[in-house]
Amino acid sequence: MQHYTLDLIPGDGIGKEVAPAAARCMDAVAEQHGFQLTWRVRDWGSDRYLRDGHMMPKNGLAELATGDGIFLGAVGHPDIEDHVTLWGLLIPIRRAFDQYLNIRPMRVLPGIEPRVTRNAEIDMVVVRENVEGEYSEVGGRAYSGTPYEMAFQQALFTRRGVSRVAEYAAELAAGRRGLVTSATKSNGLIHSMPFWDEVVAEVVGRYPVRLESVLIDALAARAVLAPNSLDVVVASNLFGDILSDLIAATAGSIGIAPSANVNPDRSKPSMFEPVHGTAPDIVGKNLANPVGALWAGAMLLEHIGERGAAGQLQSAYEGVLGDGIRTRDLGGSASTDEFVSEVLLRLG
Ligand code: GGG
Repeated sequence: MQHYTLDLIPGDGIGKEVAPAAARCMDAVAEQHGFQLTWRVRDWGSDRYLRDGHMMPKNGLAELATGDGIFLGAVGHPDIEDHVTLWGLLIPIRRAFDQYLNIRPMRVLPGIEPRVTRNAEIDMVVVRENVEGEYSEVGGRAYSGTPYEMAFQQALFTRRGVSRVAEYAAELAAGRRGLVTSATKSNGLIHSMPFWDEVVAEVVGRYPVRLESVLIDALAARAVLAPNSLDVVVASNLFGDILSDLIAATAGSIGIAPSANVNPDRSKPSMFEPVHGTAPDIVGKNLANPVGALWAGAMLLEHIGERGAAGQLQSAYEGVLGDGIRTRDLGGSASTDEFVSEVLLRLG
């Protein structure tokens, strides 16, 4: 029997509710398809930080390196500064394993009415650069406690970094509707974004696809008002993060959005997570939407080569939605557990 070792990091907040629930559904579909998932459950996250000052153990990355994939819930805690939690767990994993692609698909799922444009046919993918750009450790603070206090943060864009996401976006678009929309801000950011535009144009120009470069402010408005005009969006780390949340909300709820942090050469594990955060306002209330985690789980299964199982899992949660069973963020009344039970029922 084929066997995969996966690391499950529920993390914080509603991550602890949706990630284990999605893992149960993945187990059920694995059984149907004759393979086995062995989960190494990691109690890494903010509770650990509050106990011993670290989000994960010192050898945490080395432990993850031996697995076939990572499944993450959410990261963040109301009593800890967000940069401490994110840079203590999520971002080191992305960087250590060179997960330079952050793939965030969005579609209108069955039974869900898009928020702004009625009947909008949203079917697009945000390809976000995931290890450089605006998320940079280069910077600092000085003169604290004085009127001259300052902070600076240096964005970092490399030809290699921009080229490889642009290549992936162009290849993806070539197999879809053939449009790459590049998110830029080259009117305001005088060095980094003109460079981004140049490299993206050079790379995408080698593929049989159309390229348009759109200022991020105009693109944000278009994502809300005409989301069906977008196919593949390629974006820097920060722009891609913001835009993908916006598009998910437009398609119904940020709770349905998945995120795949991928190392395409597979020399190191990739990581899959729902886009949403920890949602402290609904923690422990059985209200969290598990669809983002389930969709991320399906992407993980596809990544490890279990395409049939990924499809069946996807059909199961889409079937539940199609039958009108929805959590509160989508206007329904189902609890997390009720939704997951319905998915499990459909997985036999
Ligand atoms: N699902 C993981 C999570 O907690 N995401 C929240 C977040 O703020 N992520 C930042 C990022 O993707 O860069």
